[in-house]
Amino acid sequence: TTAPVTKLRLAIQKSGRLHDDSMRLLKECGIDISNGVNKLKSEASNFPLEVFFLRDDDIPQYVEDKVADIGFVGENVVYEKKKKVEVVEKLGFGKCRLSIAVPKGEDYASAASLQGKRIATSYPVLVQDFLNQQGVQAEIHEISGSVEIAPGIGLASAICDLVSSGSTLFMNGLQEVETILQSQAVLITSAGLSEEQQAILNKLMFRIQAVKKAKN
Ligand code: PRT
Ligand code: ZN
Repeated sequence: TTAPVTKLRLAIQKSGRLHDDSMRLLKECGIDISNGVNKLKSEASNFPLEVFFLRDDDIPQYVEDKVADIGFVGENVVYEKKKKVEVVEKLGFGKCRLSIAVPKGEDYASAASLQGKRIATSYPVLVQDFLNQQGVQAEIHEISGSVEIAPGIGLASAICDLVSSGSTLFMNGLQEVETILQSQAVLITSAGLSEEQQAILNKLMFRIQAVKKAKN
């Protein structure tokens, strides 16, 4: 019998905004993954890598629990979830910002303008951190989606959500007034990889850095 081959287990988004770029990055790194539709995991044919396809929100937890060794996920998710994972590399895609917005035409001088207001968001932890830093008291109303419609239906007077082009805010009559986080997809890892796994990760990171350099 032969010893089992050490593999690195990578968690990426199953479907959504980060999926295609995550698969593309692996391909550009020369790693072949057969991505069967509806598959939960897949193995690379030419690199010691196993890929798990998951909801992005679950990736930090899986990496903290060492069900996956590494993950590709947005910094916004990493910092909201506050799991024990380490960000080791920025991946250069999935760029966006987490911003506060208020109805267009409304006076907004500084974060103090949010005092006593109700803010709708899917990022309660990051919004609370921001309010604490600013010494502002406001009510956070957590909702899981369609945050931009909250002011229009009288649910909140401000929102905090991800923005990329700004067109969603514009279409909902909102203006961006504060950016609380700049985000992009990153490579996360848990502490305590074996020496063999660390060697595979170093090889992968070397290739990712080469791909990034070639794009600049
Ligand atoms: O199913 P699963 O839970 O895995 O996916 P999801 O629906 O939670 O996430 P998904 O696929 O929408 O986004 C995955 C990640 O992409 C996010 O966590 C961010 O790191 C990154 N990303 C980059 C974005 C955006 N850009 C973005 N624009 N995520 C969401 N948006 C949304 C935003 O919430 C808003 O509704 O797009 C709208 C704003 O876009 P603009 O261009 O109109 O400003
Ligand atoms: Zn999600």
